[in-house]
Amino acid sequence: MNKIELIAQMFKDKSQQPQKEIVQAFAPANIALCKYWGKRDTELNLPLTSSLSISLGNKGTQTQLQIIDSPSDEIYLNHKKINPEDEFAKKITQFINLFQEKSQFNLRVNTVNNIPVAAGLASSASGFAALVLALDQLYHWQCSPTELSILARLGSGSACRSFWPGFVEWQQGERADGMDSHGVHLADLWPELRLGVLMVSSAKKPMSSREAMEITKQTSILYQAWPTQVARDMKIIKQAIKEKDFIALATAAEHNAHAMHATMISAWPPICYSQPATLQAMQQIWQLRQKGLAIYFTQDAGPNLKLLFQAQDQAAVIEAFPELDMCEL
Ligand code: 2P0
Repeated sequence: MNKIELIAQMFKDKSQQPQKEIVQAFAPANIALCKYWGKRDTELNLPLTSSLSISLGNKGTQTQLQIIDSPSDEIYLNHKKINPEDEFAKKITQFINLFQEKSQFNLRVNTVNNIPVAAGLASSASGFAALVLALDQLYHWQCSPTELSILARLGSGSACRSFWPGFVEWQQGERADGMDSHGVHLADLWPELRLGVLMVSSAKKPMSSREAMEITKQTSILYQAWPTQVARDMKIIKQAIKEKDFIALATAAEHNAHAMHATMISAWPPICYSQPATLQAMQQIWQLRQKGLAIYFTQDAGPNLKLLFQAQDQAAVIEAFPELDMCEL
């Protein structure tokens, strides 16, 4: 048994015969304010640092599992059947196979995203979280969100942060088996905080985060400073959440994103997710900030920006960016 199968076995041991033919679950996408970038274990998706995110209330993935009388599993994305050889289909099939006894039954998996896939909007996070929640229902594991967070992490690291609303810290953990590396819900509420997605492009990204973070770790000398950056930003962001200090939170989040992208551009081959329109939007945000508007942003492994601001400034921000897609937090 490999390391993933060993963890999966713990869940499989609890499995009961499915009583329902169809189950479904929803999980929100999450946007990291302090990013996950680089692994200490690539098999178990164990991170080199902790990270911290905010969940996007109603934006995410709805996954349905249906027991079918068919010789193989069937994977659908947004109601369209996916070729079993497709990377997306293979990733899901491999994951569900961890819990299926051979020839027991097959599943139709229908993943419906209300966010663009692979556009740096963390759809793999909500996808694996929703899949794990649906598996929990199918097999009656009755697991806690923490246990499900550990399991979802095996599919995609950032998925471990998609089991709670609001702020979630992914604690990096120390154990070799990763059982202490999972999301932890921060109870603080911040009703005045706003996040909007500024779509620059919904095209599929040129390189997966998985590959990009590994190349960065292997080849960027700047990456050596990344854990120090994260330690500082995590401390500031956690304190800012407690004190509802928007400027401290947003400054640290934007700084953290720039530092992550700096490690990528200094990798070899260089990795750059920004497009000309991304830089144009950044310049516009910085100009608005100079004029006194408290608007900041974060950027993931894609060209789009996520704008951070407060309720009191929403009208001014929408005036500057009428196409902004507001997210419920
Ligand atoms: C994050 N990202 O913290 C960071 C910032 C992208 C940039 O987590 O290899 O798809 O499946 O563990 O979770 C995207 O990485 O990578 C990600 P794997 P994942 O949100």
